[in-house]
Amino acid sequence: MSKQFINDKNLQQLAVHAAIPGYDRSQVAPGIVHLGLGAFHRAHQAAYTEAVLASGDLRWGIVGVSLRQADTRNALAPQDQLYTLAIRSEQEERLQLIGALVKSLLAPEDPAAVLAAMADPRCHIVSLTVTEKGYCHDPASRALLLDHPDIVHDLARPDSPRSALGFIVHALALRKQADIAPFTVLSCDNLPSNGDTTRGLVLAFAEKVDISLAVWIAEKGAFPNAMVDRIVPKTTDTDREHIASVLGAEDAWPVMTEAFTQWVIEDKFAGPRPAWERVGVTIVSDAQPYEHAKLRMLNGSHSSLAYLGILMGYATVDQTMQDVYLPQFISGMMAQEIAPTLSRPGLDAYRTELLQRFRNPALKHQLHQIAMDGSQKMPQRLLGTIRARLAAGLGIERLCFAVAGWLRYLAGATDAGAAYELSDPLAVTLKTAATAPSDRVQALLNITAVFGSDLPADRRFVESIGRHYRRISELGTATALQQLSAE
Ligand code: CS2
Repeated sequence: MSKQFINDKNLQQLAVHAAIPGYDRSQVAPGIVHLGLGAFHRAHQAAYTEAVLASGDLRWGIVGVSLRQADTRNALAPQDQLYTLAIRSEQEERLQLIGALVKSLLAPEDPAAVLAAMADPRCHIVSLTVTEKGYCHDPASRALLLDHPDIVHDLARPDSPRSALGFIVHALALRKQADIAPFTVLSCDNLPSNGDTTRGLVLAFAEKVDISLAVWIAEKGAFPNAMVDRIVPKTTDTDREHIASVLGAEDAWPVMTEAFTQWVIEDKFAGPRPAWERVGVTIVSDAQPYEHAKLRMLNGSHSSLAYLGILMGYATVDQTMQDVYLPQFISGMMAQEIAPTLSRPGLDAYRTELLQRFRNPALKHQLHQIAMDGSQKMPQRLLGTIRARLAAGLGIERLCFAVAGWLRYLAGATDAGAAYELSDPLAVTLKTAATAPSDRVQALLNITAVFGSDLPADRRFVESIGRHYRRISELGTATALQQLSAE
C-alpha cells in the first residue's frame, strides 16, 4: 500500500487536525537562506517566520540548506517542504503545519545552487544553526581554525564550499562582484555573542580570500547577536507514527517541541528584515544580557543535568528532575552561583520557569543529545561563569561539581558501569585523558582548547575540580551529591 504524505494538495483536509498555512505558498519569495536545516531551526526561526508569512508579507520564504546529511532534504522534498510542528505540554499537544520552507537543498550535492540562492538579490538574510562545532573555531579562544580540513578546503574551492563560513564568504564575494548589498548574517546557535563571534570568523576567513572583500563585509555587512530558546528533542519513530495516526497522512520528519519559545535579536540589519517583532520576537539594541543569561542558566544547567544524570543512569531531563538531589542542586547552582554573574532582570522568575520547563514529561529530552560536543559547549555554559566568580573572589563549588561530572562522564561509562560512546570533535583527546593510567584530572585540564591556560593555573579551580572528581569517582555521583548538599 502506498503511503499518503502530507502535501499542498491534501493540506485543506488536514485542517481538522492541525493549523495549516493560510497564505498562498506559490507566491512566497525566497528572502532567507538558512544553513543547517535541523529540527531546532524548524521549531524556532521557521515558526516565527511562518507567522510573518501568515500576516501577508510573502517576501520571507526560507531556502533550507543541509550542509552534510541528505536525510532532512529527502524527507521534506516529497511532501512539498511541509512539516508538522507538535507543541507538547503535560496537558496537551497542538499541531501546526509549517509552510515557510520554499526549498531544501543539500549542499554537497549542489553547492552552486546554494551559492546562487545566497547571491540572489531577493535574499536579505542568511541565518544559521550549524551547532557550536560548525563554526570551525577554537572554543576557548574563539579563533578561526585555519588548519581545519573544511576551512582549508573552502579557501581553495570558492565554487564548492563545505562549511557555513565558506558559503557565507564566497556568496558575499559574488554579491560584491554583482554590486548587490550584503545579506545580514544571523547566527542562531548557542555561542557567546554569536553575532560578534560569527563576524570575527567571517572576517578572518575573508581576509584570506581578498582583503578588499573583508573590508567591504566589515563596512557593509551586519551580524546581529541573538538569543534563541526553545527545547527541541530529537524526533523518534514513535513520534512519526503518532503524528501519522493523528493526521491520517504520513510526515517523514515532524518536529517536537515545547510551548515556550523566545528569540531576542539586535536591531542591526544590513537590509530589510521580516517584522518579527509583530509575532513575538524581541528586538533590542543589545542582546548580550539575554544571551549570557540563557547560556549560563539554561544551557549550563542542561549540560550539568546531562552529565550527572547519565552517570546516575537516567535517560531524559524530566527523569533527572524527579531525583532526590539533582533539582535542588541545579536550583542552588542557578540561584547562588550563576545568577549573581548576570545583569538581566527577573532572574528568580526565569529560574523557576526553567525548572518547570525541565520537568515537562511530554518532551522526553534525551540526556545523550545534550551531552554531545561538550568540548564546544563547556566554555560558554559553565567555564565563563567560573571565571567571572573567580575574578570576583566568589565560591565555585556547584559549578566545579558539574564540570567534574563532565570529566568523569568522559571516561565512557555510568556509575553502574554501562558503557556509551562519546560524540565530540575532540572525543579521542578527551577519552585518552579521561582514561589515562594516572593524573586524569591534570591531563584533562591541560586541554587548552577547552580550559584555556588561565583556569588550569588557578589553584582554587584545580583544587575544587580535583576534590569533586575524586568523590564522584570513588563514591558515585548520587552519594557525592548528597555529601555536597549536606555541606
Ligand atoms: C541543549 C540545547 O542540546 C543542548 O545542548 O542544551 O539544545 C537547548 O535545548 C536549547 O538551547 C534550548 O533553547
